Amino acid sequence: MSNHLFDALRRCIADDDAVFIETGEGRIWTYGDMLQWSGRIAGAIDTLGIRPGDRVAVQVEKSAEALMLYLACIRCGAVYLPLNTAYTLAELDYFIGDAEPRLVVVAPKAAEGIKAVAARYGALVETLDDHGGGSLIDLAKDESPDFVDATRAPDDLAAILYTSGTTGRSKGAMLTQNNLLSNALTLRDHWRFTADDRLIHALPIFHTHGLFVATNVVLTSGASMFLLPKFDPAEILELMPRATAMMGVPTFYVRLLQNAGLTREAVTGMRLFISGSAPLLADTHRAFQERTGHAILERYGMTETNMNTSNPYEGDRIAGTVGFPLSGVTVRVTHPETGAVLPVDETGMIEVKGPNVFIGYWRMPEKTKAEFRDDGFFITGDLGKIDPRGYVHIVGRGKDLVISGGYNIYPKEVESEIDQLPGVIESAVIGVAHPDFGEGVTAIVVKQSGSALDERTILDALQNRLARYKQPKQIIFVDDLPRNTMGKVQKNVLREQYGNIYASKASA
Ligand code: MLC
Ligand code: AMP
Repeated sequence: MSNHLFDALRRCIADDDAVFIETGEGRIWTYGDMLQWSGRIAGAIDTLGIRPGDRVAVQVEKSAEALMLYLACIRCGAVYLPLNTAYTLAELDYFIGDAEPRLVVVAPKAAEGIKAVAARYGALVETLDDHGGGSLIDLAKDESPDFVDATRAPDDLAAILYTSGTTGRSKGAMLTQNNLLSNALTLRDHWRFTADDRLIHALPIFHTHGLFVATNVVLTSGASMFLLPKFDPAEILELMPRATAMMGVPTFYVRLLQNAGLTREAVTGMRLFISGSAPLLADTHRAFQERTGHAILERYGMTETNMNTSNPYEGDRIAGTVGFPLSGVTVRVTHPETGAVLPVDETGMIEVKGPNVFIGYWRMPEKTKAEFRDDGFFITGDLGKIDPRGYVHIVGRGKDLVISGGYNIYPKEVESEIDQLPGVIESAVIGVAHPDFGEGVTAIVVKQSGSALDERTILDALQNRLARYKQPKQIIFVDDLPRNTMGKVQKNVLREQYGNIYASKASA
């Protein structure tokens, strides 16, 4: 009887009394506490009738208890399905309908709204607040801390993470126990994490970066983390003397650089700064090194693949590159149309293969098939090249995707919402260079002649339909969208035309 992932995490605990989490409020969770509470919550989930393979959808604020819930699902074999706290009820309806979870865990204030949706799909609803309360915790208190973990094989599902992907609606990426474990062990070794590390964790825990990369690397090294509710540069600078490492999206580094408290002295205890989820500008890399003496280590990953490449721990961390393929991961660059493998330095489609790569999209066999080559390589949708030294460079995206502050936005989804509004003929949504978020969601809209439609009316209409980060930072009205001879909207022309609109704004 074994649980592939959780057994391995147990083996990585050297001392039950060692600190696993210190919260922003100073509450301490030891590894022993983690075992007890993840056990109690696993017991509660089991008592509710959730069986291995059932999905548990979770939309809750960041807290230590939320991480216990993730670990509880691994232990009882439920498939963990985290959801962005910014999603509106309209968006949740899709995820719940598609994943058909047996249990939905939400913040108490969201429980009323979600009940009707959950009932429609036969799901139970429990609550978890950001201070360790809620109906799920009440149930857990009555359970034994000594839960007997469900048997789970390496290829059994551990989680489903929805991703905007390249086409159509959001797709659930199915990640196995071994996808998560193999990547965590590889990253731990590559980045030299040990029980002496104290990670600053300011990322959300509903995405790969904060959930798997940060949390699983800490767990597999027996390290500890400062679990902060959100990114706050002043709070992070205050913690740095007690920390050794930080993981963040590029916006974290842009914002830290705006703070005069970021100095060489402030980072003397830190050994590693890691960036990923979106391109880190070479300027940011340079400015950070000049100010602190630290070369940010940039790595590249995806929801579907966990982490693929990383700059070296020892050796040159080169700005504008994402480093070398991780141990056990193969990366190749192919011709986007023919699939032929391209020589060094030629730009094409980045494809990856390895134990980190997911097993497919939830209930979408056709889409899964379309995004894998016959020899098992996954087609990432990112365009790049491998230079003569072996460093991977990401030079663009073959997929129509905007990445804002590390969150992905699928333009089609925003366009569909705008196009439904009275007075709109059509729209094109693009990402435009933004000094704070990297890219800012921008909508170019053609309205019917004589329509009084304005920016405010459109933004108000999107309020309850789309998560805040997907809503355009600016709406521009035009008479026509530029099209090529095939009639396809030329988004590259729009990106060029409006490329400077956020240039003067320090943050928006
Ligand atoms: C918040 N807002 C955003 C936004 N985050 N808008 C666009 N893009 C974002 N990423 C909105 C807010 O709702 C608010 O709207 C306004 O912008 C300003 O808010 P803020 O207070 O400045 O935002 P903040 O809370 O500080 O959040 C910014 C952030 C956060 C960058 C810290 O977005 C963040 O933590 N991002 C990390 C995302 C991440 O973990 N990605 C990993 C995905 S996994 P208003 O109008 O109401 O004021 C992945 C794979 C891999 O990609 O390789 O890792
Ligand atoms: P997601 O679907 O949210 O997992 O986002 C994955 C996408 O983020 C990748 O396909 C890339 O386009 C992008 N990405 C992740 N890390 C990097 C990076 N270091 N540099 C550039 N793009 C990145």
